[in-house]
Amino acid sequence: MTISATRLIVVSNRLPYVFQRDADGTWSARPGSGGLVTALLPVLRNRGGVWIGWPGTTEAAEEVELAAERASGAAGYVLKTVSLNGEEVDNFYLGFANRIIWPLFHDLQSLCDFEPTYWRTYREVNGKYAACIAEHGAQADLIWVHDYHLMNVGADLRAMGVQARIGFFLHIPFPPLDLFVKLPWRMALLHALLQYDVIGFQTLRDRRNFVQCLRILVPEARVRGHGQVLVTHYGGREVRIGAFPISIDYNAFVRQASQPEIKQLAAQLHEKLPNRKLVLGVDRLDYTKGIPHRLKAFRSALERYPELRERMSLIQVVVPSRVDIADYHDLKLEIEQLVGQINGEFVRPGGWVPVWYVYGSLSRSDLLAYYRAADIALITPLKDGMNLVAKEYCACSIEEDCVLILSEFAGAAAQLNRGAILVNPYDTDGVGDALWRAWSMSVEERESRMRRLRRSVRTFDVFWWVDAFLNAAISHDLSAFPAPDESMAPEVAADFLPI
Ligand code: GDG
Repeated sequence: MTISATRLIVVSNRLPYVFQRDADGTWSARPGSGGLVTALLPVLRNRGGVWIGWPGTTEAAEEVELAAERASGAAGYVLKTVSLNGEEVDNFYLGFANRIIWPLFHDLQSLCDFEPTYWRTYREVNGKYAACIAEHGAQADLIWVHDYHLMNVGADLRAMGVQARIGFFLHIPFPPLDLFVKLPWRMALLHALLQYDVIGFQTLRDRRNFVQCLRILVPEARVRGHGQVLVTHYGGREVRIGAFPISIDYNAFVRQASQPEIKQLAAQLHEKLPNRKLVLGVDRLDYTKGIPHRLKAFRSALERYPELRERMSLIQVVVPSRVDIADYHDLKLEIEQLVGQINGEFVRPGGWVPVWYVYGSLSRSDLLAYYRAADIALITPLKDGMNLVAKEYCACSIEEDCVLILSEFAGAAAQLNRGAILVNPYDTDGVGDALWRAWSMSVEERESRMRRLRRSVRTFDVFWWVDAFLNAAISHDLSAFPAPDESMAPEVAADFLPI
């Protein structure tokens, strides 16, 4: 089996298209944006492919399916919909995926609601995805399942007798053993993951956590090897386990951020907020992103370094997300209260406002302009699978004269630790100190750090990621995957954190 000959079936919770009912009542689909679709598009177009997922609406299943069929021609691959009803969305997506796996895998067990109905619906819905794959797939296809919503799909496919190669990539972290064992369905989930031919994680740390869970909970699955891809044998099949840090389409970001209109938008931002350094935070509204901690750190910097007052503003963009979950609503209130307090405490009448808070989704141009304008990016998640915003910021820093402050607990830290200032997001004074350090850093140091960061993101872009995963899924020869420190740049191989 060679990569170029294999048809690819991509499976994700959502299709990479936005479905909407038009004024005349018919449904249409337009492409969404996002790194995953950009990276997979050439692969899907070259070898032909299918993308299976939920269209994002519980309405008019048949009409939506027809809209997906119509969109397939222009997409260059076939779109197939899995339809879900309201109860399934509640229990599978909002329930099991986002009130159990999401908090648990981000080390926030106290936010989990281990409701058994969620698990039952998760299994049923994963079965629906598997049935759709079985209907549209063939033995020679490579099936690539994405993320924590669909961990059971491989097991469902094997139960249906599907023998095709199936890969799985986890976009979020995999938790350490002592957290994973809290999951009431821990054994079922590990056995389900072992039905895939290749399981991909973002970082070596996530992979190590998974291997440790296997060692203790499924000791018969002995893991061997020491390279980028480890191997175990389970149920008579070989299972490969690898670390593949996801990335971005670096060249596309550079190209777009270099456009004159983006440069002009960025200049306008500096005109509106003159004589100061701009610090940027961009996050989905999510408790894992550490936004309240970040605001407190910014306050700490202003309190302890008075020189920064009127010389630095934080632009915090919060993109609405999962607003149907109560915890997210509470988080929004907490953020808004903190912004109000900080602005109330430090604002100068008629002049400087310390925090510019934007709640809403930015257009692509505005996002690029913010990246280009920001002198400092403050990216401090409490835990994050990778964090693509950090990589996008580096790509868009065309002048290379700016600083990335990055949480130790973002997956990206393993790759970007040599150019970024790494911080513990819980240490608000420490993050405040990092802001001072970034603000007062010499231009030589800023440029040399950013050059290093951009080199790494350019080399290990999203196309590298797709190739690395697909090779691991298909290649016969695992010696093509030597230990990370032999085959990759030290930035990628680094697994520097002792935890
Ligand atoms: C999951 C994992 C992992 C953000 N605001 C706007 C906007 N964005 C785009 C960014 C970036 C994406 O959204 C966010 O990606 P992240 O990686 O930061 O975070 P998650 O959404 O949590 O993604 C994460 C990722 O999967 C990939 O594996 O890195 O750890 O949690 O691309 O540019 N785009 C636009 N307007 C906005 O306001 N247009």
